[in-house]
Amino acid sequence: MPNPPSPAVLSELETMLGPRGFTRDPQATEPWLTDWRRRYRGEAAAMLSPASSAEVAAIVRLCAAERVAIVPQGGNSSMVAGATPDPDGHSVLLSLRRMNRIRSLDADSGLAVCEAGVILADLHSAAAEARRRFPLSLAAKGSATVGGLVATNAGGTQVLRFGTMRGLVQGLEAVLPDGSLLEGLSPLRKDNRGYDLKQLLIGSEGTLGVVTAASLKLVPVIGARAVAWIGLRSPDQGLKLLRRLESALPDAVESFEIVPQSALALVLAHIPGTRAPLGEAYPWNALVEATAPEGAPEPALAEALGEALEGGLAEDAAIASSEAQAEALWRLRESISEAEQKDGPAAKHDVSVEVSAMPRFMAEAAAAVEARFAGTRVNAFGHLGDGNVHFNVRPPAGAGPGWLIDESPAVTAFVHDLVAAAGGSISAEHGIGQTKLAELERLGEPARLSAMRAIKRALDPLGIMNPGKLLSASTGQESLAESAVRP
Ligand code: 2HG
Ligand code: ZN
Repeated sequence: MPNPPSPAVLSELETMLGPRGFTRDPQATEPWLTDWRRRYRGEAAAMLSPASSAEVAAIVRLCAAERVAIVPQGGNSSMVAGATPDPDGHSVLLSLRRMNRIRSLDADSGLAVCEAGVILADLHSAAAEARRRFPLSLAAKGSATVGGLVATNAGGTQVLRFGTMRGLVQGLEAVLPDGSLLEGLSPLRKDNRGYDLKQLLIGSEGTLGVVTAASLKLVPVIGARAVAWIGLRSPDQGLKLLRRLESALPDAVESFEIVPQSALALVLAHIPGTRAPLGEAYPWNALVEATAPEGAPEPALAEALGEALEGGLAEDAAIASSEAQAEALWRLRESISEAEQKDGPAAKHDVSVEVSAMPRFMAEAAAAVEARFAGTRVNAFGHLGDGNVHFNVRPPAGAGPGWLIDESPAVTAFVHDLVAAAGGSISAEHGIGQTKLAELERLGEPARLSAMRAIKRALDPLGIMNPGKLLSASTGQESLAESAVRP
């Protein structure tokens, strides 16, 4: 088990980092000790805010020598409490937010080298100034940082066309659990020197090291975009529509998000200034964005949708006629989490199955959950084109505040069992963090789990990197016990 830092270690860290890089002030640390969903509250012996990769390496070296646990943190927008320390207050919180420099941005080579603390929206703006864009976006773009996006292999609403962070990270710099600096920022197109450590760190949730910088792929700026809100009968109709739009508008469809009437109703009720985009309410809706590069004609989304309506692949559609209208449609989609949170608790699930199987899964799983847990209401929305929806289950109307603690675990186990039976994943994009750790252990294939544990033990034998996230905290300990009995 990691140790709490001694007063001598804390004072060494304080001297090393100076007043801007070290604090124990409860007011300064308070906002960073609770997860975004406000379900986990932790404590930290200190909050460290290094200004450089060298400082991160020095911190990790000292913590490794003293066996002190480190919880790396970016914008603290994890949906699975992946950056919240344990309540025992023994770990140090390692904030990367001060390391927010874009070290370089080269429009010609389409590459931005960003430190871990660069906020996603700032990267979007810097790329736009250079007439490029970073093609990954999500609702938390105003606070999510590059380091967090890398560490969680973030997805969002453009995965359909550009993939997740795994495809966008071209190079990586990270501090490994022994304090050594892995310098891999150069964007090599070909590199066969063995294991792909970059990909190992992407999505490792801070358990194998601290991401300090990343070389990120930029793509050409958009020349024109068309955004539409479409009324649908079912997710099945939605997926058929997506396939039709993809063949009518090759390489143009960037986003295809599915929104049930229940989610739209929550947004209209809780988010000021929003209004329904269609005259009538449909059981399902899709938000579609199609883009064209500069100099190319605008994507013919209106024509394609006209044909789809005639062919029975959509019930109604509204196309944004200005940027402001396009933004208003996106706001409806991106506010779902916030609206759901304002409405009350929900058992949140972030699941994927094979894309073609998702419409059927959504229908059958919703029926099964609502039959098994009387009064619950499934609110499944999101990235249908990626085979990933947020299959959230709201409590029966009038359920007390205890529902989340007392009743929701059974709902979650039920949903995850259905996902496992469908050959899917219980975490498509949010990661495992603390929230899904027990479920990963319950349902993960033994071969996958034991390989992951072996990697963790090999790279972090002391168990100091983000303990209690992704894999149970005992993983490191077991390794010592095991190696002690091995000849
Ligand atoms: C989204 O797609 C996010 O909006 C959040 O991944 C999903 O709140 C959720 O369940
Ligand atoms: Zn999502």
